[in-house]
Amino acid sequence: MPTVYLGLGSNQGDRLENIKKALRMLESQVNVQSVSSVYETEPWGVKDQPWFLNIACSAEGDLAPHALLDFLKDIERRLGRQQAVRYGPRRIDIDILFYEDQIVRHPELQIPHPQLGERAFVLRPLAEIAPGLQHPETGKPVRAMLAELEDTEVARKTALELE
Ligand code: PH2
Ligand code: MG
Ligand code: MG
Repeated sequence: MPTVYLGLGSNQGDRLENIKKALRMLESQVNVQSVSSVYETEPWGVKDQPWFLNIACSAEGDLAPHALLDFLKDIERRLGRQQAVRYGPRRIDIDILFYEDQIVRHPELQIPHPQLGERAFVLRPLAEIAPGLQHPETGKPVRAMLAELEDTEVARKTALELE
């Protein structure tokens, strides 16, 4: 079964609860394997908004990339996500970071996530669960991408527990 890596984030409402609920909802269609610590992260893109909680997880499942995207969007809707401003606040966001070593370049779905390399809030949690995972286009492992990151945004590990 394909392994996918997902990034989850929330900066509205009960942030930890939103992430916990999303993880539980994921289990209806995929098997969640490893889950990172919870990180508190400075907003990236739009600065003037509350700080996020972010995690990364890996999961196994049979959904093809576009079906997985539809499933994730449905979870976001069920958790009350509104039509979000680009880079703006949201109750829950679930992004596909990697899908095996597949490359998908479609207007609605880009895998690997195109902005991975610029985002401490993605790379820090991801490096915790998959430091050696290689980007299919550059061959670079996640730990090297993190080391090269121009690290301007704060992304710090918290003691918050997911279960
Ligand atoms: N998500 C965004 C925009 N900016 N910043 C942080 N720290 N964490 C996020 O998850 C995030 C963001 C849009 O998806
Ligand atoms: Mg996102
Ligand atoms: Mg998203």
